[in-house]
Amino acid sequence: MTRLHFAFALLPSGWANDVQVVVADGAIASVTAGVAPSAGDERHQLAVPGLASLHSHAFQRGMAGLAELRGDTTDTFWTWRETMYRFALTMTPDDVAAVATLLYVEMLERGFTRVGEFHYLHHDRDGAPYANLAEMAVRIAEAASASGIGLTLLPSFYAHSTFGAAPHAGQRRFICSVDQFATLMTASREAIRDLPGANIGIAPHSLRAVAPDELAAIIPLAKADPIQIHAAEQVREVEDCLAWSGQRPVQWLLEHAPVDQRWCLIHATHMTEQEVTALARSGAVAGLCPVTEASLGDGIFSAREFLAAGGRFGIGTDSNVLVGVADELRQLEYGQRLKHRERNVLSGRPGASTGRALFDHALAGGAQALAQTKAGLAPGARADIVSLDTAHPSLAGRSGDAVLDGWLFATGSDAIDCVWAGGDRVVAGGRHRLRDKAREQFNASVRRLVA
Ligand code: NGQ
Ligand code: ZN
Repeated sequence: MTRLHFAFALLPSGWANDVQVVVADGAIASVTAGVAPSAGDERHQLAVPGLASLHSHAFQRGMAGLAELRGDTTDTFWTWRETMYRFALTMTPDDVAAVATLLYVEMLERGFTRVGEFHYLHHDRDGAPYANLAEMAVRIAEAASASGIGLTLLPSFYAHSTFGAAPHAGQRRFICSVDQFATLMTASREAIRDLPGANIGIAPHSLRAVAPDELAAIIPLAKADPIQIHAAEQVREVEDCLAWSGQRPVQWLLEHAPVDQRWCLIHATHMTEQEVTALARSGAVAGLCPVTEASLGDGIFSAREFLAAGGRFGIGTDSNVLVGVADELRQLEYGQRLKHRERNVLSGRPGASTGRALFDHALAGGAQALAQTKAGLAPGARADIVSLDTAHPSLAGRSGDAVLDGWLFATGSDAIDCVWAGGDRVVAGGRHRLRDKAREQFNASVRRLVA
């Protein structure tokens, strides 16, 4: 049992002073506000809950910054994807473990205490299955275990290059038959069985990569677990979907799949007004990945309209080109400012803090999408806690929501002091205890891969 004491903390009921948090078996046992620290309490200044990065492709951290060279043709998402495929083809299970470990260490240092790992790099470099179909998932689980991050493993089903077309050679490591995927799910459940705080869901990759009969066949494999799918990220994807079905991706999913609170649609960038309203009404989470969406030139999500319709969103680091809670939430709001030529677009109501609104949405949406029934600093939730450095110049003299505004809009990631994952203080003074070792192993892998 550990007893933590914070001078200030953001609780589900709002900001509170003098908060004691008792942690037992990785979870929050009790939260008491208005109590002086007692002997034996570990004392800190200011606590907020850790957030989920609800959508990550860990291996892509290995190529961060390596696709910023303009190609001969128009450089787009699709040419980036070719570069990404080439990189994916080079990686061994050891490389994936090294890259994922550093990524998860960085996520923790930057405010994420859970990751939804949308995992589709399944097979060996020649496309042959590993002896354990879930070999790569085992490596992801090892990385989560070493770093301490909470893992929601989302094994991805991938079968086509686009709307019914056969997969191409560059996609050979991703491809499963429905039967093989059922085996992969069983092996993936096994891979996370003993990992504290881990759970599983399924991830039909996209309507491009999964045919309707396949979608219907794999959904039952999720049992009651979360379902995540990429949708409507690129205009060309919407056009191809229209040519294939006469419907747009979000529209098609809402009409043909049982989209509800268990579902998370990743990106949902290109929607009509009707789709925005219908998606909001479905109760599904929109999984926004603002840094990646900017990096890949996807477009700008209809956040203002979606929130006005009561929609829920969470955030994901997706390609992991840059990792941080502040970076994602700031990019989300700034995209809206650039689009609408206004300020504080997503704060929700006059006088409300934008940082607080963004943070609350991302906390609730991330928890919903990754099936965490308890979220935030509350009894029963996993003890995922971030303490901020109140001596940071952008936090000085602030209290309450102004702290969140200072952190999210006016710091890099250096305002984070300590991070507890499942009650374990893995980050202190802004540094994860594995940082040096994880960097060394990551660097060794990446040097070999780019040579
Ligand atoms: C992915 N990433 O699965 O890694 C995708 C690219 C695709 C993003 N969509 C592949 N951001 O969508 O076909
Ligand atoms: Zn993705």
